[in-house]
Amino acid sequence: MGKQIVTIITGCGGMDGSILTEKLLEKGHKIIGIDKWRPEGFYINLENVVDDPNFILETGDITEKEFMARMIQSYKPDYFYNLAAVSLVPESFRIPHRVFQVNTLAVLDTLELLRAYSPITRFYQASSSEQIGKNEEDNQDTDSRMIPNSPYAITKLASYHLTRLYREAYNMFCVNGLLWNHEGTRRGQTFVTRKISKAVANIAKGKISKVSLGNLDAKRDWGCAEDFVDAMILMMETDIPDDYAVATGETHSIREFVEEAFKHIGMDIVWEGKDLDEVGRDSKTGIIRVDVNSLYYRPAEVRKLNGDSTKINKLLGWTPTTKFKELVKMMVEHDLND
Ligand code: G4F
Repeated sequence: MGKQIVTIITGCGGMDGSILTEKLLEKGHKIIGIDKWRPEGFYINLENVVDDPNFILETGDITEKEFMARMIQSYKPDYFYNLAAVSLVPESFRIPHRVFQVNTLAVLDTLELLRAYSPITRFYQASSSEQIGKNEEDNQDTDSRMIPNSPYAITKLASYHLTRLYREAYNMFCVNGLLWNHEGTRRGQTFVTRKISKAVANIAKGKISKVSLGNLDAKRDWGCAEDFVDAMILMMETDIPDDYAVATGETHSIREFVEEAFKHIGMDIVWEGKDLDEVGRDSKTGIIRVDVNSLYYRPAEVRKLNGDSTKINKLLGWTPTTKFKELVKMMVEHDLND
């Protein structure tokens, strides 16, 4: 029997991190899961793995250099997936300095630690389609002009280039997964898709009467988290390190997501009014089910994202299995049964 593969996953308690943990445990890896210490000691997404003898939870902050040095020096991982981040874009307008520490400086420190103590470790950086920002062309990929439009996107763009540079300058196995929005039943409720699916389910259960949203006209290319995590693994297991765009190629507005989600509880939404005065009513009863609140507007917006995953499809054989309609259905049905 060969040596067991050791993999560090930062942000292991998040949506992507927990899915990746499960998939790699199935492949026989020993997983060192790094996540913030949570006062309540509650890691809901890790319930399936906490008792697995091949899973070790290390609680700490990736911005603490001594902690990260200890992780890298003591585990000398074969693979290192950096999924920890401040990932909520509006948060980055509120605490930009902290977001730079987590999303950029901690990445730089990790790359330096790997270079010093474990240069053969394969490193994955969670890059983001937000980096493309104000470039609204169709079929965006890693070659697209990147015009980041939030502190979050700027931190991610800096880390993207650091990752590329450490690959090119130091010959390290460093890859960027440039991932378009990906969602699922483990998605946090502060992100728009889960906020909508949860609210629609709660409206169906009679717990609330409406959901308040921000910009209904923003467009996103939404895929399914499980598919996108498969893409990460493919990038890390191939021979040549490179950067890949991962997207479904299908773009829809927030408004369309709302309409599709309400269809699953038998409601047709009709829109009236404009901007902050816009509302969505149940076509049968006239009851307002959606309204707009400036609280959820951002100081600067990314209006449209549409990705092209031809490269990863051709080179690594990745293709999305779940697209928009199935994704909405899966999320609403899950929340209805919750
Ligand atoms: O769901 P969101 O918060 O996701 P966003 O900003 O696109 O970022 C997500 O995807 C990125 C990849 O492209 C990741 F890097 C990032 O970490 C994160 O996972 O917002 C999507 C859109 C925005 O245009 C926002 O203005 O939905 C619009 N929106 C409208 N109403 C809302 C709301 N967003 C949120 N979070 N909440 C609302 O009520």
